[in-house]
Amino acid sequence: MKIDSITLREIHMPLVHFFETSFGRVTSRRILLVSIDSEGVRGWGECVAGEGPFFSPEWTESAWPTIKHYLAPLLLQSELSSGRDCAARFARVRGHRMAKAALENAVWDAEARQQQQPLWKLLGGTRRDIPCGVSIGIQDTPELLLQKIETELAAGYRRIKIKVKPGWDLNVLEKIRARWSEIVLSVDANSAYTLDEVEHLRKFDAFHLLMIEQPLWDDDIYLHARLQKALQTAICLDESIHNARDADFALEAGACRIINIKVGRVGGFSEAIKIHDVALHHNAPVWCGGMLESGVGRSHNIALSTLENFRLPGDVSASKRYWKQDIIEPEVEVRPDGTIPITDAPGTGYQVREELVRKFTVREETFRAGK
Ligand code: OSB
Ligand code: MG
Repeated sequence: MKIDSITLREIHMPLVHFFETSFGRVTSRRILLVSIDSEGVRGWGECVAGEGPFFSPEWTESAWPTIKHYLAPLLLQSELSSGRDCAARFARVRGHRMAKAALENAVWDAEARQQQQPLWKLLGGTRRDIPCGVSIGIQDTPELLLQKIETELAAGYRRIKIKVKPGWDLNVLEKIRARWSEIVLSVDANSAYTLDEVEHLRKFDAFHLLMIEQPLWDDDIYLHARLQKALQTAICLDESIHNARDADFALEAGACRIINIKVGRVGGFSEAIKIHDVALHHNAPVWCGGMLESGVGRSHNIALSTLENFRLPGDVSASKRYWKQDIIEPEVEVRPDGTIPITDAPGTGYQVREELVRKFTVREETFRAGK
């Protein structure tokens, strides 16, 4: 594949409802989009870095110069045979996985469109519909949280995940279980606890959760293994897993029983597939995480979720939960049975609404070979 040009854009999109985690509240997204023109087709990628360096060290502002000065020139220097080549091309740059993934995924997207193949087939997927869950942020009151859960259950979602932190955990779980004793429920702490709180965390076992996601430090695997031994509830790692080696170590060490795969967090589709395969080898299920993506990243999450070991409902949900107007057509819709159907359309099966992207764009720069 000859990459003719790479265009980087920053778009601003207000969220329909704020999203709050243990590390802060987001009301509007600053999203970097990448488009790659290659031999007459255009592929799109989304950088899932947040507005600040809170979920990970990367943020919107750090991704821009990393792509401009290092990653885009590496892609433009010579031809690629496929999206799978990107990781090796970028290997000299340490970290910056979300920036790398935006480019790598745009290359896969272009490759699928060039071959007139669905992206999900190119990735090795087999599922024809994917089960969906929702991630519900911390609300101003427990009553507002219960209302949100009610709405999402009525929409058909198959798993409810709530964000927790000290002071917003057992008290809200009690209210949820008092109302819905049987629903599939999980929690995500985004590293809000320490190992001194084992006794507190053991109380989560009473609520029969599907999992507790990332209870301890974002850079830890080993101490999660100690915690997992003390809990009945399965630990799922998110922030701690950057690559397939991390996944292998975490599963071997018993630090988790489930892995949340976010294609941005791990540097792109090729590493995400490797983590999927490692988890399958350990017979541990994976699911697809979300990062409040626009339709571009969302459609890539859907394609990835078709791989066989995505056995649990992901944080992949309808566009309208996030945006008044999404930048793809059709928007992502979830059926009343809580699934998204997978089509045989080439590429992602969704078209980018370029006029809307233009409307939301606040800065834009194009890079070409030799310039
Ligand atoms: O930890 O999974 C997370 C959103 C932003 C940063 C981190 C996380 C999340 C979510 C939202 O849980 C998932 C989504 O609905 O996109
Ligand atoms: Mg998480």
